[in-house]
Amino acid sequence: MSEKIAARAASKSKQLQERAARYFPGGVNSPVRAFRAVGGEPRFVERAEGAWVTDADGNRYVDYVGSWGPMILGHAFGPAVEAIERAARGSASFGASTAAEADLAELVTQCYPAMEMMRFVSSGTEATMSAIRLARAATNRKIIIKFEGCYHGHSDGLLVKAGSGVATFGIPGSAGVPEEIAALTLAIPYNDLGAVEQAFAAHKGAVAAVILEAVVGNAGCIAPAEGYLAGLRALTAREGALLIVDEVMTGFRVALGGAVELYGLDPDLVTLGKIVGGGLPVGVFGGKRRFMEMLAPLGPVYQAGTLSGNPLAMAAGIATVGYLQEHAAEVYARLDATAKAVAEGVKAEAGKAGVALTLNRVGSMWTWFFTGGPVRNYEEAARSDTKAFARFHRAMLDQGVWLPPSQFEAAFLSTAHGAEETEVTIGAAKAAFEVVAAG
Ligand code: KE4
Repeated sequence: MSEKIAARAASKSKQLQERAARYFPGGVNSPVRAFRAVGGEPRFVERAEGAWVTDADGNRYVDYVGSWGPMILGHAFGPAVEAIERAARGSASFGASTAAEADLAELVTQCYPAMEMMRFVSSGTEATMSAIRLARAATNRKIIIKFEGCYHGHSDGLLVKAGSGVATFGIPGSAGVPEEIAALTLAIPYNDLGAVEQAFAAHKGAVAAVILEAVVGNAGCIAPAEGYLAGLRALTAREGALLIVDEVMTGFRVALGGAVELYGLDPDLVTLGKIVGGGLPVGVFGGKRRFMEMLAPLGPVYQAGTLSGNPLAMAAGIATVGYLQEHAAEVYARLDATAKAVAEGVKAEAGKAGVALTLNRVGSMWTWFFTGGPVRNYEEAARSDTKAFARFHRAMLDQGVWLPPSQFEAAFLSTAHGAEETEVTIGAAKAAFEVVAAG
């Protein structure tokens, strides 16, 4: 076994965490950052550049979180930094319309022709919450179908766990979500068209929409089974329910036009986030014009936001999406090649160490599940050995590789990742799997 992996200094992070814990629950502004699923001291980032982040103790790490997806061109991407600086000199926000909003919308609709019309918001949660309100108004129906393992932000109706059967109503997935609201959402297994048929049959004429991550990222990475997405489109069309494709994570990630492009989908509504804002707070919901024109001030569906279309966020989004569009062939080929080398290189090290690992990868998002079996839905993902993942995460972190701090998240890389980062990562994995195998 390689020499024991030395823990990295984390005293400054520890001090910062202790202070943060006085102001924020768990010391964080989003739960996953607390490292509760993997243990150890959550690291505080001081700065980042390209593929690397530097923590408060001066430790450097190859970054596979990338702000949970947005930093696809690497941290501190020059054109985005300059665009944000330039915009900031004209003031950060006006509460009035600017040309930059339609500038970004033109880029979005070029990448997503299905988004004939759209509206900017400030998070993925706002985007999906608003899309669902719109779907309910458009169909005059109330029930929403979502899938176990898919996460669409934290609006009440989407924090719902599966009921006892596919046709039974959901139960609150969080304290504070009233049963009455959870009862309007069905949470059913992903990659199972029979379950969708049953749900529609049990709630004939009552389902407003089906919302899904076309490539799941929030159970770890799970790809749609052959024919699944086409089946969902056919079922929703037959039943008069809207198909909402939540591409907050996959948008501009798995392809320039996201999963909609990759799988040739025909969504009624699409939600975007993360990359579309280049790391600044942007969410988008959009789709067929006849639905979007129901939104205030044109129509009866109210939706609003103080910082929607914020000038700095628009500038970062335009610089990021504009670059992706201009260099798409080169960018997505590079992302795929590097992700293949990293993901498969680490899996090979697991094999050498006798550690059971299932790799699911779609382009430059992937997950190493610590399980021997296939992972095609949340139930199978949940069979993973999360304790082994935690040991792996800590051992990788101590060798300068920062993985998402949960077995049930996807890893991402950027165009700034290359041969050096691949070598560091695979070398770290070799030692880390010895720690995992030792139990
Ligand atoms: P936000 O409200 O966090 O911007 O977006 C919610 C959301 C909606 N839809 C999908 C498919 C998403 O992945 C997300 C947010 N993703 C998580 C990562 N698994 C954000 C990280 C966090 O919660 O801190």
